[in-house]
Amino acid sequence: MDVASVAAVTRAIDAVTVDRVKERHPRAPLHLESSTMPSAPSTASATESLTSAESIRLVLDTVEARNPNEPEFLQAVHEVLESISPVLEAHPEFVDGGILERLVEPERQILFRVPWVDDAGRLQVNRGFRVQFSSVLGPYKGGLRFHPSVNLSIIKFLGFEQIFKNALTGQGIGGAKGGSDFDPHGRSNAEIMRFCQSFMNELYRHLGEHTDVPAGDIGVGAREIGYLFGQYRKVTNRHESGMFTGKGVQWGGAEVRTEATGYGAVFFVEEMLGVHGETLHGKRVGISGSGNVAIYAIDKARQLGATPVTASDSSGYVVDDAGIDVDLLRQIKEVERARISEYAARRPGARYVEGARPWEVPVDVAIPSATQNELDQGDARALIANGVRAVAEGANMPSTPEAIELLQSAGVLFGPGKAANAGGVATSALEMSQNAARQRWSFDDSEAKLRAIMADVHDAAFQAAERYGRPGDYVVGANSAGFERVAHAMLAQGVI
Ligand code: NDP
Ligand code: 2IT
Repeated sequence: MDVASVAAVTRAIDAVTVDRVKERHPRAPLHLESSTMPSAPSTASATESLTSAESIRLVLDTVEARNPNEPEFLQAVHEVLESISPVLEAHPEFVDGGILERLVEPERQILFRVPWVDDAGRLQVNRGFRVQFSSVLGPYKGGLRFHPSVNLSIIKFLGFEQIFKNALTGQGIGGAKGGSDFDPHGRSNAEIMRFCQSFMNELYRHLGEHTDVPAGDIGVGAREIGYLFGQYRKVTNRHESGMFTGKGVQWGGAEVRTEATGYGAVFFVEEMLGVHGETLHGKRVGISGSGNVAIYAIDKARQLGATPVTASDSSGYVVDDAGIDVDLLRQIKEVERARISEYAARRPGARYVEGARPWEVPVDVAIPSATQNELDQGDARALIANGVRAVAEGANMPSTPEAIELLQSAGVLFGPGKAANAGGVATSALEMSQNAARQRWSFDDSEAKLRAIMADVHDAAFQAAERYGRPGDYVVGANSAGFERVAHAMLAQGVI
């Protein structure tokens, strides 16, 4: 499909009004009768004439009607669906097979009470979530997030994204996400352990190496994974290594899993720059966050001869023109669990800016690695004005849709999270392989595998973008390549 046809399809999506679809398919939005699935022949005649644009509009309407209070989930669904119309044009069988209608509805959603007792003896109650979105390519796979902002919308957006990200890795893993509105900040080790144990007292029954394999995300790192795995082992009486990834390397964890998301994001930047004969060497890199992803993105950027100049947390950011000192950052964040302001207090030449985001600092490459919607239109304008060359999403959905549009129209290379941060979950799949085979691979070997996987992820997205008439558009490329793999498998496996 050429560029003109793609543009025409995209315009057509906007042009198809809700009224027109409702007029032709009066009951469709809430009953999902839009597709000619084999088991529903009675609905086929009403829908045979649906174009891909109409089909997408119809599904979006239904998703909006069904999930009115889930802005992050709707944002994620819009981004994917609005970029895959060329795939549906090329594969009408995906429309007929009701792939979209099925994909936007999780296979299973688990919500549960997490009661625990704090150090002062007070009873606390949090809410636990696990949204098992798709197991068509493998066991459900995706992290757990502990953060006070966690709600169903956030877990569903993350789970939805995870389906396509995991498909892009080519590793045979399904998509899921979970977590809790529990806030680990300021909690003692004993409180963290009691919370994790209570959380796992319910979640264990939904997990298993062939069923659902969680890992870390915001607020869930090595410490939490240890307590969660320990409780799973206790209540199931099984040392089932493959039921969790991100484990300690001494007890079943994989080399490089800790570093994988940050390292992978930097490898992805190298791939994008490589297409244009450039490298990271000598470039200034702006990174947000100061957790797992940010720390190891900073680490790898330095190793490749770039100068990472920023890091942040939810209170503010630091800028260090000499390059962020990774050892100091790790000491402050991983060991002391202190605030990022502490970095500037201890590092001569570094500056702390309270209550702001790092995107105002001039950089050649930006890797947002904190949280969703942390880089908006204004931030994109500032980055563009300062001559940014590439933006790669270390976090999940850190850029708003308006920011992405601005960056892409300014010719900035833009690597969406589904591709750029896929190194974490891909290395989780390597951990599962090692657990299944009772093997342990070396650090260097594992890092070489990660690098090769990131090159493959880049190429899959790059080639899909070309194939569907949007060369250089990694959003279209990543969504299309991931979606194609999932859709083919869903068709092959019947109406499930
Ligand atoms: P961590 O908990 O290790 O670090 C999170 C960092 O982001 C902290 O510096 C935190 O600061 C900051 N942050 C969190 N919430 C906010 C907020 N609302 N506003 C500003 N800053 C915030 O998490 P990870 O590094 O693991 O995850 C970071 C991102 O990367 C997330 O989007 C996650 O989904 C994504 N990701 C993670 C992967 C992994 O393997 N860990 C894999 C792929 C993606 P503070 O301490 O102040 O909250
Ligand atoms: O968003 C993500 O890809 C992760 N948090 C990692 C998931 C995993 O299972 O390793």
